[in-house]
Amino acid sequence: PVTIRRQDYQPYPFAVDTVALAFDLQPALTTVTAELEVVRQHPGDLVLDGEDLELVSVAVDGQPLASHAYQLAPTTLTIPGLGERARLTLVSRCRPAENATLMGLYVSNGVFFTQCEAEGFRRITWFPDRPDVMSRYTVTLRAPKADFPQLLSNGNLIAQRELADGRHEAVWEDPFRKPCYLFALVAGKLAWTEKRVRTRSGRDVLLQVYTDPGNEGKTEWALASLERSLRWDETRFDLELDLDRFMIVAARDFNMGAMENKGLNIFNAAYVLADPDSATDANYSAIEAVIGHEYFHNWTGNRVTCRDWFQLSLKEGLTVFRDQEFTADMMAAALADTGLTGDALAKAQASARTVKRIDDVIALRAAQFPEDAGPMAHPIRPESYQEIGNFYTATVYEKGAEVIRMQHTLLGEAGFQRGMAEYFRRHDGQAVTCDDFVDAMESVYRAQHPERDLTAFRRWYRQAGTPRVRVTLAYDAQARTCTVTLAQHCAPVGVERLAGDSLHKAPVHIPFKIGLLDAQGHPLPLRLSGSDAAASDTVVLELTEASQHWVFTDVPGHPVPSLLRDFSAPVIVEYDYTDRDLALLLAHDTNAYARREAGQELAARHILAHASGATTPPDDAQLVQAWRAVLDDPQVDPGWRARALNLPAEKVLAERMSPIDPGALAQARDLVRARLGRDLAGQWRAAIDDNQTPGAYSPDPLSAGRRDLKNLALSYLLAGGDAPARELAELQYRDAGNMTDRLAALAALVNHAPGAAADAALADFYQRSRRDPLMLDKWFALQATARTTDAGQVRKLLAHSDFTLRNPNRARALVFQFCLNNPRHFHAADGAGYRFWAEQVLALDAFNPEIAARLARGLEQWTRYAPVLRDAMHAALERVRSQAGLSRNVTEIVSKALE
Ligand code: BAL
Ligand code: ZN
Repeated sequence: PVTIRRQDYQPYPFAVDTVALAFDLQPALTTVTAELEVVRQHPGDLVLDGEDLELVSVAVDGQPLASHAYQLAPTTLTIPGLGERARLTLVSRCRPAENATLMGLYVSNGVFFTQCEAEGFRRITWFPDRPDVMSRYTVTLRAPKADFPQLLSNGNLIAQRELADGRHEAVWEDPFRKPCYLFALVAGKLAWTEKRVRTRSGRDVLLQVYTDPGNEGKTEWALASLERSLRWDETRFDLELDLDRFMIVAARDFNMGAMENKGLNIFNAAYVLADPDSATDANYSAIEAVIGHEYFHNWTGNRVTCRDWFQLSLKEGLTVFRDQEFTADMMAAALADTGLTGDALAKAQASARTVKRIDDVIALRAAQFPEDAGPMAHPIRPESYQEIGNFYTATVYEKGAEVIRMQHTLLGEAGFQRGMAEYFRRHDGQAVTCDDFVDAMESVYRAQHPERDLTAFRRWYRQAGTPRVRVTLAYDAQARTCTVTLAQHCAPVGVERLAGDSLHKAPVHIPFKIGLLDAQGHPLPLRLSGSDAAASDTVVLELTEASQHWVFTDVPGHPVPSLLRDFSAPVIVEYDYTDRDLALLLAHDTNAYARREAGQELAARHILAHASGATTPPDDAQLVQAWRAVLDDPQVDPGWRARALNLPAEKVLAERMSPIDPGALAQARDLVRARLGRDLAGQWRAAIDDNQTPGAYSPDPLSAGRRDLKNLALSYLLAGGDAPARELAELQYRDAGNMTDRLAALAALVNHAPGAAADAALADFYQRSRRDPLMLDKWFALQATARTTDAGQVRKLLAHSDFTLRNPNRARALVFQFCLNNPRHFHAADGAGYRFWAEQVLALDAFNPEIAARLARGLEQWTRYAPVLRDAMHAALERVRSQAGLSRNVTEIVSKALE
């Protein structure tokens, strides 16, 4: 495979001013006529990309080209000798019904869809398929009207008419220049809901959400989320919708979550359709977030796009940051409608924001930290790739968002917004780089701090790996000062390890939020020596060197530090806390993020000590006591409490174990959970009684937080072997008024009380789900991750009549969930899980390499496991690598893992 390097970027020799596309849509064979107006910018031939296309004809300025006048290679079409300007007409054919890659033009459920990012447009027509070629598009769609009554594309509908033979035609024009990865069309039988709204400047716009007929009743939340997204971008970022019409279409078969095509977002149905009986609180929240994310791309991604795919985080990191902030603001806003007022409302809103932050950090640590330490480690702006589809990663997205968040922390909200305005002033309508973004932010930062710059900050874009920050405190009782030293280090990761000692990683700029508590847990007012700022509870230390220290004055006694408050940087903190320190922080820290973090650290220590088989096991009574204190604290809200009392995920714990022993870890976690379940049974029961949510379902954070806590309590009770709780779970399953409660009760039964009642509930759930693919996905996923499901049982489910590997959501629900989220059984000592993995990677790779490569990543940490598992994983990886005809996608993943 060819490695593509960031340093090799060359501009394209031609601009493509206009693109006129005409589609004669037939599922079996679609004809595409593309007319391109090209204008020379630099010397060079015109080289177009194409994949799985049949070329029918080529003409230049209306004159057909003989085949010797161009060069047709498997994935390129070269037209040499063009002058300053030319009009190219390319006719080609593709086969949408056969296209199981779900890239380019394909048919799902009888509907035509497209997916072009990153390099799918080349499967539709010959084209310079790269984001820095931006053009104005006119699209003509023709199809039989009875089967394809709706014909949609980007921008505005400018004409439609009936054709002969029952066919019809629609013409769409997108007024904005765009790269081809933002092209979209949808054609088929669709139902929709819509709303007309007025933008801030007074323009009337039409918002629409399309789905398969019969499901339009499940689009209400999506449509409302779209309107909220539009309003939020106006008020928080001063950005207005630039089109007359904004459409979202739900697709049943979709590789990603959703796609931000200009004016015509195409979504995985899982991020559109919801009602209380079929969608959980988490689904509601994810729908709002993804709708926001794609809508926000209209400015951060579409109006200003990426120069090349190495810059992917320019749009993705920034847009994830924006959707995270949107969710936090929407959670706070929703609380205002729950009847809370005054201080109680303000407190609940602050807590909801923390809960959102906690959830984002949990996700980052579970997915991105391991990635950043493994063979696929890459900077948020990668230096090279073989297949760009493999770089839609947690690093580019979630760590990218953390890097934006740190700029927000350094500049403050007002400064960050000034930086955004400057970014748009400089680059609206352009394809730019991550450096261009930081330049705009730096112009504000330097105005705020003339003596500083973002030189060290920019290294976040160049360096992979999670930095570690070692914290030391020196207290001087006589001087009443506390000196805090921060020292950073980042080990070589991924391919860097091959460079060995020659690798030099320079320090990055880390905004490190810190507070100090006294021995009773009271917050200490912080005064920094040499600063005239007023004392405050929290300060942000800006670490830019390998090691720096700060002196706090008027400190009355040896303090307990509250570190990396709000997770102010994507780093690992090293500090020698005692268990008592942690218990104190968990009971008292005023920063709700750091407060929870202390409890998680305490629990992790207990679980890891059990898992290591230490001769003197830890005394869990101390952990029980700490958990009891949180359960008894009347001040904290249920959503936070649920997150504070949940145990760290196995994936997060595994990061701290060497070698990783998933079986021992699972057992240790079970042991601790059962103990907490038993010893705190009375408190868990009270939590269930106190957190019922009667009445109509609402996904607001207060109600969702109550359900989180109640359902966590139920699982603790069952894990502790509480017999009455089993009955409670059965009743909750039967009487639940919403999917969150029903699914939680089912999961508690299946995982902690397997037997006839659990089986009956599973069978009942299946019957309820038969006509709803998203519910069936839940049914498969719950079993795939169950404590009792091994590879043999997954194979049985694979043979179920409702299972198909061709539908990515179904494949993810069963195969991915088992391989990635059931470590206990996936890592069975007999290697059955790994053999299953290899078979499924190869089966998927035969028709959908992008999805196959995602599953292929499931074994990339293989070197970190105990020898028996490691050898079995190695064999499975070799089995995949040796397969003839393996895709470029999977080849890159397994060869990097085996390097
Ligand atoms: N651009 C791919 C899907 C997303 O990140 O929105
Ligand atoms: Zn995105």
